Amino acid sequence: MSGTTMLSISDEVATALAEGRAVVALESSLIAQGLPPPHNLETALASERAVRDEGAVPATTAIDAGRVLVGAPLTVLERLADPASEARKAGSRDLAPLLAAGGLASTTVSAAVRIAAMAGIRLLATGGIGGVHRGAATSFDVSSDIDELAATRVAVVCSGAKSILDLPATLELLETRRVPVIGIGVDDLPAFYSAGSGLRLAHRVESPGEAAAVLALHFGLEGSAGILLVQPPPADLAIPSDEVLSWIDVASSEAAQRGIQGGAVTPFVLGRVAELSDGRTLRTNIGLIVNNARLAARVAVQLAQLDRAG
Ligand code: PSU
Ligand code: MN
Repeated sequence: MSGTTMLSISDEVATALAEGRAVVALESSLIAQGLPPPHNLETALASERAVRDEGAVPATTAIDAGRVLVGAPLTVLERLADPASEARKAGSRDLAPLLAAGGLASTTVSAAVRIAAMAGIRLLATGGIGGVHRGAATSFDVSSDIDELAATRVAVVCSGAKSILDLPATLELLETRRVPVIGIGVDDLPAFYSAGSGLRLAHRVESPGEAAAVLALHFGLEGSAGILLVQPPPADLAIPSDEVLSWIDVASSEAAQRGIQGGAVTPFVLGRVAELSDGRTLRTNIGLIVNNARLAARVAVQLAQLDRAG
């Protein structure tokens, strides 16, 4: 089976791509594993709406019945959001086995980036990418998001890497894998729930238009692959990092005590941090996901305009 026959691209997305209009891919692990119901479905729909409001077409990615969905219909979003469906979590390495198995699976950033590239979509939005976990020196737990970005030509708009991770190590590894990290109006790597991490970024642009200009050049360079565009959470939702870190310390040691491993780590820690914070981190997570979808759409619109001009 070739890539094109396993892809099931919605009519709306296919038409937009054929006409050179802006499209933004969205991952679906945040629906199936990252956020609890009913916030998960609401956030997915709000992200799609934000993309449309900016004049781009959303393409939520998922795996179902042996097909790769690009522009998943509402019925699939509803099933992903329903814990009773027991959707699997697909990283890049899981795509073929889960397609063969035939069931329902969400896409992490790594899987969604791969799918976006196959479909010809250049922008993807998420909350925060995966990265180097705390204790990775002994556990080797490093998200495949990093290596996928190092290999695949897609721009990911996010609020940095999730602050449950080892952020300095994550930024180092992105540099090693030669993935550019560009701050949109910021010099500091955002820390997901918090505005800043104290880690200085090498590059900064001021607007979606400037970001699109960098993307056009990056994608034009021979041998270049992924790129990260980062912005902090909305200012009214940002949580000071010392507060966040105290919840993360508790949640991370609980995860270790319970022997939680692999793909279960990120959903467990995000869920515990939401409980420990009385829902504050959940509200911030939702707000930043929708905000990042909106920014990705603005950049995609500018990039489509550059393509037409050039
Ligand atoms: N952003 C969020 N919530 C999430 C994720 C991102 O706000 O749940 C997901 C993304 O799909 C990301 C994944 O790829 O978490 C990372 O999981 P892991 O650390 O197991 O690779
Ligand atoms: Mn992992």
